[in-house]
Amino acid sequence: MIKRLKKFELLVKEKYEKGLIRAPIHLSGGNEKPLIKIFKDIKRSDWVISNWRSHYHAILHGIPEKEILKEIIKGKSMSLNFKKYKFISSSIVAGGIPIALGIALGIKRNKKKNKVHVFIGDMTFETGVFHESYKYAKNFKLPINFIVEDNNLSTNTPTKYAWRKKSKIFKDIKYYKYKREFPHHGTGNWILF
Ligand SMILES: Cc1ncc(C[n+]2csc(CCOP(=O)(O)OP(=O)(O)O)c2C)c(N)n1
Ligand SMILES: [Mg+2]
Repeated sequence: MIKRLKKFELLVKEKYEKGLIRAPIHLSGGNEKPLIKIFKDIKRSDWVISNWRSHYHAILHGIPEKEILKEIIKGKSMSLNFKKYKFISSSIVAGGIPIALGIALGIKRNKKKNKVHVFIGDMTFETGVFHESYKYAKNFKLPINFIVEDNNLSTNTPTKYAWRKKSKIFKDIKYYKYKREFPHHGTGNWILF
């Protein structure tokens, strides 16, 4: 699986560098192992809410790579959305969180058994949107899991530097640390940000 994930991103990189993708791309790398483990607890009937860097999340949620690649080539790397596969992403920092909360509320009201899993970066974890949504989800016992992906960076600013000290991760939140293998945006060639 690790090889499959890496191979996919290298294919996207190649297409991007050939000028076949005329929109921003965000590549994943360095977090294969923890993500594969996390997805063992995510069912196909669950909703996955992702962000601007969502290729790995989409593949691991079982969306066919061909369909993902087709969207990326169309320019949708930052906004992959597949309702059929219960997969949503938003490229607005913290934008996916209220959407995830609403879906979880709907699941609870309709007495369904599935869950929502929302992936957030370490800077997104520091936002007010996250904190109020987390409080609401806990107090109303909503079927939602938050997963923090910590690369200690917000684009290229170290999150710890921005806040002097990072917030403590709550015990019921899934969390993993990783060192990114690609820049925030793009492939490392051409423009970098
Ligand atoms: C509302 C909003 N502000 C700023 C941005 C620009 N932006 C995109 S990703 C990002 C950094 C977020 O850092 P983190 O949550 O740690 O995610 P990472 O990319 O490191 O996984 C920023 C500031 C944005 N997309 N949306
Ligand atoms: Mg980060």
